[in-house]
Amino acid sequence: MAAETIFSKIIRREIPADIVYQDELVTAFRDISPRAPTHILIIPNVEIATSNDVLPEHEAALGRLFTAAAKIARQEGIAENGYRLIVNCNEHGGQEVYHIHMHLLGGRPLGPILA
Ligand code: DGP
Repeated sequence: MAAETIFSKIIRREIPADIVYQDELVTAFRDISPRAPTHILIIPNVEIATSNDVLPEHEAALGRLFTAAAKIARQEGIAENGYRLIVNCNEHGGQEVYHIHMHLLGGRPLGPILA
């Protein structure tokens, strides 16, 4: 199991976060330093450090990240215009928190990702 990060405390509601969705597999909350009008992090409730640590037993939780993302995008009113989903891995990927997470970004044109 991965080492615990601040995200586990958010899942257990031990520290404040603006949680927009939670079920038995995933939790979604607004990013503390948003880079778009909608910037939400969607994380599995199980601790997985990076995408390198994904196992077959995680497939249900990680699949749920996508169904939660679609639901939240509709809730946020950004589904039709579109949005971006990002998962960073390790140093070169720009990962800061070692509990795997999906960024849901939208609410403005985001431009090309590979400029
Ligand atoms: P990444 O670079 O992919 O590891 O993104 C980590 C994101 O997590 C970053 O955009 C800021 C956000 N973040 C870090 N700590 C907290 C926190 O305590 N609360 C919330 N809501 N977001 C956090």
